[in-house]
Amino acid sequence: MTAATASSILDNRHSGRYAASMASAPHGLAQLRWLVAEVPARLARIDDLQAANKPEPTRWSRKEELGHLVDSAANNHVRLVRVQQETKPHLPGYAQDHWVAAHAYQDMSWAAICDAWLVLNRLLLRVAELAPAAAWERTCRIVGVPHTLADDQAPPVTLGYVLDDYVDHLRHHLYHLGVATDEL
Ligand code: NI
Repeated sequence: MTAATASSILDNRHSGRYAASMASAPHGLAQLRWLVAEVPARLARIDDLQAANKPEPTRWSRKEELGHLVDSAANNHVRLVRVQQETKPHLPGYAQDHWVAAHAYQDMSWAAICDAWLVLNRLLLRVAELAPAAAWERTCRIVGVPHTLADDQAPPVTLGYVLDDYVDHLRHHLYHLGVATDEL
C-alpha cells in the first residue's frame, strides 16, 4: 500500500499465480457478479467517521483504500477492453499511491466513493459478461510501476488471469476494510 510496494506486475501482489490456461469464462466472473450485488450494502454499514480514520499518517484510511479499489476498477476495465481487440498489447500498470493522492479520496464522502466503486464495477462486469469465451485466452503483458521490468520481460498473462487477479485483489482489500466475502 505504500510506494515501496507499488512494484507488482499486476494489481495483485498477494498472489503468486501468473498465466493460467482456461477454456471458458474465468471463475472470477461469477465472483464479480456476486460482489457487485452484495458488497454495496456491506460497505454502507461503515460510517464516514470510521472510513476517514487513518491508523498512521502514512497508512491509507478506509476511504483511501476503497479509492484504491476504484482506481483498480478503472485500470482493469481498460485492460478488459483493450486485450479483446489488440494483439498481445503491452499495457501499463499504475502507481497506486499517486492515483489515490490525485483523487484526494480522503476529502470525499464515504458514500460518494462507494457510489463510484459500484458504477465502475457494474461497467467492468458488463464488459466481462459480454466477452466471448475465446477472449479469456488472449494475452497481454502488463508493465509494472515503477518500471522494474523491461516491457519484453513482463510475463504474458491471459485475460482470464487478469480478471481473476482483479477479483482476488478486490476481495483481499475488502477483507482488510472489514467487509467479509466468505460466502464466495
Ligand atoms: Ni492493492
